[in-house]
Amino acid sequence: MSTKLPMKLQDDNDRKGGDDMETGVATKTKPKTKKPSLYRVLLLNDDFTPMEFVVHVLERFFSKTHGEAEQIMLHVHRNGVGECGVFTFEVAETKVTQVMDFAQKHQHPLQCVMEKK
Ligand code: TYC
Repeated sequence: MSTKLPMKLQDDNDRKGGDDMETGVATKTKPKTKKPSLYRVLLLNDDFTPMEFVVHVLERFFSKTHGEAEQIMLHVHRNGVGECGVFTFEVAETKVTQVMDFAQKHQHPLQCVMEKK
């Protein structure tokens, strides 16, 4: 208690949290840290892209070890589709573009797509 305000007003002032806060002013903001949506990047099988090219793509653009890349490539070869990684929208979009551009440059029909999780 430090001012000459009547007791009731002073209590109100204290309760609102201090200096010059006689009325209802918002003093707390919501900590809004929304988790970003995630997207799977997928490779699709085809009959023409060489297995070693797909393995190289997985190593180069998705930082897979040679063994991981071989496993993913074989999964796609056998099942038609497989996951290369999960990323935020812009990163996923960049991966898809990089893979599609690289495949086109080497004249392979490899397809890479993204889907929301
Ligand atoms: N099916 C291809 C072949 O037999 C290999 C392949 C695997 C192609 C994965 C694309 O995403 C792919 N040469």
